[in-house]
Amino acid sequence: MNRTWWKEGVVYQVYPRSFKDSNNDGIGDLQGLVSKLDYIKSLGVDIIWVCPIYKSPNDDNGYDVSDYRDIMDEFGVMQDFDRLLEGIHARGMRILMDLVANHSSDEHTWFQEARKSKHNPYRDYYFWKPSPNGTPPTNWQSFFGGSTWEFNEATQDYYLHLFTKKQPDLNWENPQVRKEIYDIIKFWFDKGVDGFRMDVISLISKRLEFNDVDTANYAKIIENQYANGPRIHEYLQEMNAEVLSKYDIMTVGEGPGIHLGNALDYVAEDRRELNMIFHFDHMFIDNGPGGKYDPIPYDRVRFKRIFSEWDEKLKGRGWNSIFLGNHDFSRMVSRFGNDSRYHAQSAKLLATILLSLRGTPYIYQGDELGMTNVAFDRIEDYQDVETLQSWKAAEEEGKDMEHFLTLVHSQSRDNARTPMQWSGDEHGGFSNVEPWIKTNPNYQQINVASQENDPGSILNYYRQMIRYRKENPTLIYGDYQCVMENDPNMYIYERWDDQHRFLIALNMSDHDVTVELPGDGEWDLRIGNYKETNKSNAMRPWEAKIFKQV
Ligand code: TEU
Ligand code: CA
Repeated sequence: MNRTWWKEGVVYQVYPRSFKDSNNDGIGDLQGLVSKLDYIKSLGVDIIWVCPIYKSPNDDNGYDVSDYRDIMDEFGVMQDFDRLLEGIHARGMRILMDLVANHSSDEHTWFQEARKSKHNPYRDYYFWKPSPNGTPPTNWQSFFGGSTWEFNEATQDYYLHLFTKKQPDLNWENPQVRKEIYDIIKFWFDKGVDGFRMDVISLISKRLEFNDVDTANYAKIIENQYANGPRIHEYLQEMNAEVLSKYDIMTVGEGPGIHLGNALDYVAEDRRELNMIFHFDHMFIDNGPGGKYDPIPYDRVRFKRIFSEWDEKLKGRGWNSIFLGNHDFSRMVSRFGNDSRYHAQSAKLLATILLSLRGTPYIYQGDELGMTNVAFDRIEDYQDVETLQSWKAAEEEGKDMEHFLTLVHSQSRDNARTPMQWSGDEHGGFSNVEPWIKTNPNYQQINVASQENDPGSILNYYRQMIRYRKENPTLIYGDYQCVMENDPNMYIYERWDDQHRFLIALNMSDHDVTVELPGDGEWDLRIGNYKETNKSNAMRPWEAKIFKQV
C-alpha cells in the first residue's frame, strides 16, 4: 500500500470549548488553543483535529452550524483562526477541520428562508413531509430521543431532523446543496487546512420512501434506515472528484451504521471516496438492548475480536483509524481501564493499544493525562443536549431517576467535555472564572503541570509511545495477528514486516497473569508501563509490554 503522511501521523483531537479559555469568559477559544500549540507539539503528534468552530447557536456545541464560513462568536474571529492555522503549520503540524454537512442549524439562512413558504427557493435544501392527521409523518426516533420530525407553522408540514430540532437535515438530492457543500470545503482548503473529519457522513443519502421503522433494535434502524442510503457512494465519489482529489488532504468519515460488511465501500483506495472512517463497533460494545442508557459490562474477548476483524478486513485495501474515546463518549480510562486502583497503569496500557495497532491513532484531549469520568450530583450541572434529552425522556417514562443519574455518570457525553486539566490551580488552569461546565474535581491530582516533569507520568508515557511508533514503521504498516484470541485477560498481538517483529502483551485485568510468549527466537523488552519492568512472563495488573525480536 502507498505510504502517506496521514497513515504515519498521530492525531490529537481538540474540543475547543473545553480546551483553554484565553479571555476569561469561561469558554475555551481559538486564542486559548493557539497558546497551547507548543504543548500539543511536545506530545509528538502531527495532526490536530479541531471540533466545529463555525458560527453556531450551540444547541449541540457547534454541530449546528449557522454560517460555514465564519467563526463562532465565543471562539473568536477569522483572524484568530488564521493565527491558529499559521501556528500549526509553523510547527510542522497539520489541521483537520470538522465538516458538519448532514445538517445545518435551523438558524442558518438557508433554513430561515426554506421554512418561510413552500415556494421559497431554499425549500428543497431540506426534507419536508406533510402529515394529514397531526402526527409526525413516520415513527422515526432521533439520535437524541423524540421524533425526527418537527412541525413548521408557515408551511403546515414537517421537516426532518435526525438530531435535535435545531439541526434540520440537508437534502443532498438537491445538486445545489451539494455544490454549496463542495464550495465550503474549497473555501477552507484554499485557506490551507489539511483535511476534514466528516460528521455523520454515512447519513447524507436518505431513503426517500420514508417508511416507518419496525424493529426495536436501534442499531439496526441506523444501519438499514438512516445510514448507507442508496446514493451515498455516488455523493462521496462526486465530492472526491470535485474537490478532495485536487488537494493533498486527508479525510476521515464518521460513520454510524458503517460495519465490517460495508466499510470497504467507503475506504477501499480504488473507490476514491474517503481515506478512513470511524466505526463504532467497539464504542457501542457496552450498550445493552436499550442503547447507551442500558449499559452492560464490556466483553474483552469481543473487544479484541473487533480490532482483529477490522484489521483483517481493511488490510491491503483501505486504511483504519484507531480511537478509544472522543467528545461523544465517556473517558477511555473509566470505560476500558480501571480509573481508581490501576489508574496510571491502565491509562498507559490503553495508550499502548492506541499507538501499536495498524491504523491512524486518534488521541482525545486529556486522555494523555488519564482524565476520568465525572459524577455531578445534580442533573443541572450537565450541559449536553443528548444527556438532557435522555433525562427528560426517562422522566416522562416514569423511570427511577436516582438510578438514571448513575447511568448519566457512566454514559454522559459530558464526561469527555469537562475542562482540560492544565494545573492544580482553581478551575484546573482552564480559566480564571467558573467554566461553562464544571471542572472534574480530580484536577488537583490529574493535570499537565504535575505530569510534565515526572518521567513516570501517563503524559510522558504517551510521548514515549508516540516516539517509539515513529521510530518503528513496522508498528505503522506491519501486519497484525492476535494470539490467544479467546483469553479473557490478556490481549497479545504481533506486528511484523520483512525486517522486524514485535510482540505486544497486555494484561487487561486487575489480576496477576502468567503467560507463555509465543514463537521462537529471542524477545527483547523495549517498552513497559511499570517502573521496574522485566522480561518475565508474569504480567502484573494492567501491565503492558512491547517486545522486539532480536
Ligand atoms: O455524532 C454522531 C453520533 O453517532 C453520535 O450521535 C453518537 O451516536 C452519540 O453521541 C453517542 O452518544 C456526531 C458528533 O460527533 C456529535 O457530537 C454530534 O452531536 C452529532 O454528530 C450531530 O452532529
Ligand atoms: Ca473564552
